[in-house]
Amino acid sequence: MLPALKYDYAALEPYIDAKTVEIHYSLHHKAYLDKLNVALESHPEIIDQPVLSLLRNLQSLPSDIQTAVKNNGGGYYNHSLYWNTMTANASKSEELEKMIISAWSSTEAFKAEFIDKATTLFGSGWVWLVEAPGGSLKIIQTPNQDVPDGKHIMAIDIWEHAYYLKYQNRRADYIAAWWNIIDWKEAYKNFTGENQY
Ligand code: MN3
Repeated sequence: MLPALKYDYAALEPYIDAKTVEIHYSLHHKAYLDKLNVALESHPEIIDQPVLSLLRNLQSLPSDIQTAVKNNGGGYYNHSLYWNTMTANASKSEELEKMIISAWSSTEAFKAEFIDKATTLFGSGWVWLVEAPGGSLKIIQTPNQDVPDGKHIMAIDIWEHAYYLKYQNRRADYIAAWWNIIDWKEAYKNFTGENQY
């Protein structure tokens, strides 16, 4: 099942327009889920596994569905996290802010690196804040719908379908706008494991 959006399509205006949210959620996100389900239908023995566990163990999956699970399972998972880590209402997490300041010295330095990596990502992909294996916080670029190692704290979709209707080629404006609607409380819950997708 597609996880319900916790806000209306128009709730993220003016940062992300209603039409983009509607198409991105009800068509793009849904298509990843539908294609994932088609791949899993032929392998009922793994159909009940959490999608992240499938993505972490791609090599152990039947070889005929590894690519489909990587692309569509990744697309399904990444968008679930993306939607849930945005909000129309200002949100703060002192815990996460402390972790960020401890890793980057300041929230400004963290923001500058995150925005730089999101702006310079080549092609379609995602930029993530993760706790890497080993425990350090890192900002990671991933291509396509790939999922990085470590704990996923927040992520921005850098595929053109995430912003093109409103921003066309002005990717930097989309990234700057997205910064206003990050749900830091949910990001922290992503880190603690309270949120599962
Ligand atoms: Mn997308």
